[in-house]
Amino acid sequence: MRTGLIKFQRCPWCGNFIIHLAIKQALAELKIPKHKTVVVTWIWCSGKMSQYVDWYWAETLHGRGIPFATGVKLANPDLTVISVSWDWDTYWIGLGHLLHSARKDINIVHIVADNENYALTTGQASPTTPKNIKTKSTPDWNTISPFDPLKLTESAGCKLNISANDRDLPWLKKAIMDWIQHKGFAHINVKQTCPSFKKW
Ligand SMILES: Cc1ncc(C[n+]2csc(CCOP(=O)(O)OP(=O)(O)O)c2C)c(N)n1
Ligand code: SF4
Ligand SMILES: [Mg+2]
Repeated sequence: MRTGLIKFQRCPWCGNFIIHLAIKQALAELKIPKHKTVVVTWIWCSGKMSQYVDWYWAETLHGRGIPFATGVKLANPDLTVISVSWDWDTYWIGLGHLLHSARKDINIVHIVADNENYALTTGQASPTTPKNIKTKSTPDWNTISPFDPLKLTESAGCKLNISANDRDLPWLKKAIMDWIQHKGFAHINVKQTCPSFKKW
């Protein structure tokens, strides 16, 4: 965590604490120096994650984190570039970027904290909300089928597609270490706990 920072803007028990910790531990274990790491986040409930870490960071526009991260990597291929995003952000507004980066095998790690709703805007249905769920935007049940995120990137040619959840910190950390060492686009979908809005 960045020196001098004493407070996170997150609900208690939010799964983003674990994802944040897993990234931090993975980078520490791989002994990647701070000046060789860039964490890019986009707008979402825990978008400030990039600001909390003690590496180079950028908090970019909604849905545009992948192009930003790609630019950083192209400008300096020596950097470890991690992009952290969320389900609406990646699988809706940023979907084109996701698929083309997978197709082009851009060498970045892309982590999606998938809480299956729009948490920042207080609980609307997202592209990964399961069917037959009540949300603020689907008060009469969600009738639309969700995407399967890994199948999407697989079909675009992504070689490293992984599903994880935020309840297994050691596994998540190990997986992030593997993805960092992978040369090419790595997509991880982390099922993320959101006690405030994900009630299913
Ligand atoms: C370009 C743009 N469109 C829409 C919004 C409004 N908006 C803010 S957060 C959000 C949903 C975020 O959901 P998700 O990406 O799943 O992140 P979460 O808040 O669940 O972590 C939306 C639609 C915005 N800020 N910018
Ligand atoms: S609303 Fe959900 S995703 Fe947002 S900080 Fe709270 S628990 Fe985390
Ligand atoms: Mg979400």
